[in-house]
Amino acid sequence: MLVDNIRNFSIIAHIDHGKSTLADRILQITGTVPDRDFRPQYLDKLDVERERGVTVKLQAVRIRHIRAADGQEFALNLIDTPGHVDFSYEVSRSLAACEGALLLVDAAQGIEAQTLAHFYLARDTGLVIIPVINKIDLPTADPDRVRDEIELVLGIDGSEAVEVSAKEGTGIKELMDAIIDRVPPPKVDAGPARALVFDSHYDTYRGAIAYVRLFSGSINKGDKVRFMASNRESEAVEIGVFAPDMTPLQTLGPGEVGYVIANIKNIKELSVGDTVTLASDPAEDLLPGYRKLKSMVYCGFFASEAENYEDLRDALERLALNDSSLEFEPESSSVLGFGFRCGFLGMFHMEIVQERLEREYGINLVATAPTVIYRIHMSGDKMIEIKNPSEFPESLKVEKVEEPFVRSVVMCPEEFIGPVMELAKDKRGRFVSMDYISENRVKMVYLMPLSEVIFDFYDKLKSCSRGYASLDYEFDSFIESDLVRLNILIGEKSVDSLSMIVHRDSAYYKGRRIVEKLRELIPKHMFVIPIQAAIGNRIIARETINAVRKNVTAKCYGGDITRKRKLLERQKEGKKRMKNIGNVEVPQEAFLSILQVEKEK
Ligand SMILES: Nc1nc2c(ncn2[C@@H]2O[C@H](COP(=O)(O)OP(=O)(O)O)[C@@H](O)[C@H]2O)c(=O)[nH]1
Ligand SMILES: [Mg+2]
Repeated sequence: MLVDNIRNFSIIAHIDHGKSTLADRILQITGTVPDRDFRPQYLDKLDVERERGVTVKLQAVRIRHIRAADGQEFALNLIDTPGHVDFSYEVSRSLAACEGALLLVDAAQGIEAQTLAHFYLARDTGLVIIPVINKIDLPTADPDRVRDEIELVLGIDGSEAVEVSAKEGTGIKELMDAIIDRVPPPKVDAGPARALVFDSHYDTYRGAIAYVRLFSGSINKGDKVRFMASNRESEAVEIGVFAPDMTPLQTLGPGEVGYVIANIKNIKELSVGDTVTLASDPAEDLLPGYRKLKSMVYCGFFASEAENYEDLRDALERLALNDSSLEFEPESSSVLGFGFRCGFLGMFHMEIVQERLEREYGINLVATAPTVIYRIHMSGDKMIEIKNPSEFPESLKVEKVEEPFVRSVVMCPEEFIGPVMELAKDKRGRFVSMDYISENRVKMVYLMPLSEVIFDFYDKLKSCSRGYASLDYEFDSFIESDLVRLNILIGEKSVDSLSMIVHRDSAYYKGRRIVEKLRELIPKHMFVIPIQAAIGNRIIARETINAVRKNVTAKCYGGDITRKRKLLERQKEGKKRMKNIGNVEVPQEAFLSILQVEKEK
């Protein structure tokens, strides 16, 4: 394909503004997916995406388009992206492979927090941005107001916006023309072949597959390619494009988006952000890759059965190839054994990773409560960063503790200013600014402790604004806070996987609630079990589980031995999911009790 007839663009928007639906319409109108194969949200391929109706992965697809006006043929490479703040890394990687972006705005809702965040990303990447006002079929649609917001908030001429209904297909033809007219063809650099690896996935039979965007030169089937960062060379046994499924080709030319399969069985040899070149005529420098994002939230993942530790490691390695923002390193706990401390971009990301491990890799997991990174300053200028509360040093040498604060942006109709301010104050937020983005909608900015934002700030925000407020946040800085380590003791034994770092003001309340929760969750034993919460050596809350003599077969009077056996079997099954702390058996749910308590206040 001639470079002049290629267009590479992403669809970006706030969550639920209709990206995947618009991609559907474009796939249908261009006949990329025949009607008999079509299913809504076509590009959402993962089980978790289809079930939840939300995109968490970028998805590239190549579209053949004939321009109606003159019958010219174009190759459009479209990348659908997620809208949720936890998956912004997918968005930024998609944008680096494109020259243009369709910025979708819901005609009834207007500009939301993520619209703005993604707009800045696209603008800073230097892309041409086409504003698209979607859902004009809705009775509550107000495209004129949205046009004004686009001018006021984004500083783009409102008349540039294209009005569509992705659902009904209105305006899609006009949009296709706008894409071809306004998005420039790829700029091709001179010199040897260089392709940016913007994503990848692991296939059991074919190994690691690289998704690439060529910035110069071509790659042919059978060429010996070199992955520059890992310095690995091998034959490109297959190359091709997503159309929408993997479709082999002989050549990928300059400016094109596609995939390369090079028999990579060792996962460590392929990394997202790497540059692919030809071994026979190698490029000198790598393309600028990606800035690795810092994880925001950490938790421990342990296989439910200790013997599945290796499976968990394999699954994490493979998943990380498809989710390059996932971080993990080995960890051990006195109760849960060997596992991994994993880093995520947020709680939703953590939930999705956990679900993908369970569903796509069949791993049964125990996850410990999430935490953020803390900076601990000790006497003598020593500073340590901890991502596990059990590493919090319990000595007098701690001089101060800092926690990460985020700059959070909330957008909502003005009638909710009061409740939002109230909530932000509750979460230790510090007010920064407030501006009107249209006649009756505002944008509020707060500095807030990340640990308060991750748990349930978003849910609470939604409920105090009847669903109208939207949120975006990004790391700002580490700020000193009065934080203490809260220890939980079961049967006098301190449990590392249950300790947490909390603000001193809420330590008493949280300690109290956790011991109450644990008392409900831990079954009675044949002896008394004290459950305590402590700061250092000082006990601040205590509950007791009384002793009982438990015999599950007691109710089986009469002589049916098989029934008795079944009951005993079932009891044994239940025991498998228990973890031993001293001689106390603790159910797995107990490890998540912290999370529930965090969400209460
Ligand atoms: N009425 C109407 N609903 C739409 C339109 N486009 C998308 N939707 C609906 O909006 C919701 C979110 O759409 P989706 O494409 O998943 O949004 P995404 O999160 O941006 O990918 C779905 O329920 C769609 O059916 C439209 O043009 N009109
Ligand atoms: Mg989507």
